[in-house]
Amino acid sequence: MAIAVYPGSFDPITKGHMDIVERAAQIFDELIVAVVHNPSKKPLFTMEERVEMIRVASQHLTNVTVKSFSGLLVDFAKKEKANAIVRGLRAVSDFEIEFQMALMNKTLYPQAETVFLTTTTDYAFISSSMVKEVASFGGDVREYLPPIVQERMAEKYGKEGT
Ligand code: COD
Repeated sequence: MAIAVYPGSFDPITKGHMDIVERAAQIFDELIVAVVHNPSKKPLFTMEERVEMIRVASQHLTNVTVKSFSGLLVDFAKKEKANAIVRGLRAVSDFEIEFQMALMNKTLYPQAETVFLTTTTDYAFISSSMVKEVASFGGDVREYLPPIVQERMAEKYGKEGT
């Protein structure tokens, strides 16, 4: 059985991330969206909020589950018996760090292959950080976000901020 982990911060999940989730769910038997707990970062959304938003956004996908993890990604992948790690590539600028991470993860856990899916052109420029910055200054970012995230962003920034 092909089990893949799609790890990330997902603070918050965007339509760019969701596009990767939907396409990966067609390739693998099981896809685990794994939300990282990184104690050195202060996310906009709590772990519980991020997990809930991804669960709601992916509820139409029967082979997708959402979990959180802390520590090394490869330890989580091992625990879940995953044989693939899914990552999205938006631009050449993503490649260098993704390449390093893939090689490091492969060294630490050779049983899992990193699989890169290229972004869909419409979502190539979307990132969680840009969406948060634009929303914080009152810009309209609704078109880049699943409906549940639009709602949660409106709660954070007020109606004008989304
Ligand atoms: N289109 C396509 N893909 C996209 C888009 C988009 N518009 N936006 C983002 N993505 C992709 C990203 O390229 C990435 O592949 C994925 O979606 C998740 O993105 P983020 O930004 O939410 O998550 P990251 O990149 O911050 O996640 C980093 C990890 C959590 C994977 C990493 O920090 C990690 O593995 N941490 C655990 C500790 C560990 O094991 N460290 C050693 C790593 S070698």
